[in-house]
Amino acid sequence: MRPRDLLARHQELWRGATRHPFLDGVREGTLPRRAFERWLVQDYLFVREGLAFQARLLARAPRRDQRLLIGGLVALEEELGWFEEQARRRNLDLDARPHPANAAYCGFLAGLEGEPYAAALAALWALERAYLEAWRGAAPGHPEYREFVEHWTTPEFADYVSGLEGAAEAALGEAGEGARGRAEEAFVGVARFERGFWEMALEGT
Ligand code: HMH
Repeated sequence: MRPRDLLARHQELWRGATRHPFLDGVREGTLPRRAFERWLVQDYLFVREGLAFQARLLARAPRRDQRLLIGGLVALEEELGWFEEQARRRNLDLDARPHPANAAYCGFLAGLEGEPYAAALAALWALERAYLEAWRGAAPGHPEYREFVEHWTTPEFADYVSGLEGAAEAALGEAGEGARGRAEEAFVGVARFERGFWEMALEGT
């Protein structure tokens, strides 16, 4: 089982994770600014948890994946700084409570620590790829949101996602049947939580 088999087997779920009225609103400019900003604060909290998740993954990664994962960690730390700058400019309070959908997603990531490495790595690949595809679908973005669309669709980010895909393919290739099954479960979980994250942002709009 390869990463692309997961995409092929769960096309509907994947579509739900990567296409959403929130993203249409970013493209068309119809998304209310307060909904975007609420989402932005929640995504900051998610990235903070993502950094912790990835640090734990690095601790048990095979030698060949260390550089890739360290590069990802450096990028995540920079990303946090970028969110903090955005929040300063927009006067947003980042000291917010995680929305239940966000908290559930972060809990799911924390739980992957008890899963095989191949499953946790497949989840990391899936969540980064979903994000890249979702923002590509919002391109070029309404002028109000264009800076964000550009930031999350850079060639560097696309290269990183390809790197994760290669690493996940290698890990899955070495994994036993049980671990591959766990990887598929993790993939499905990511797709569901990604959709829920977009849904969260439109609540009450
Ligand atoms: C919800 N998924 C979500 N937020 C993100 N920042 C990413 C994936 C990519 O890091």
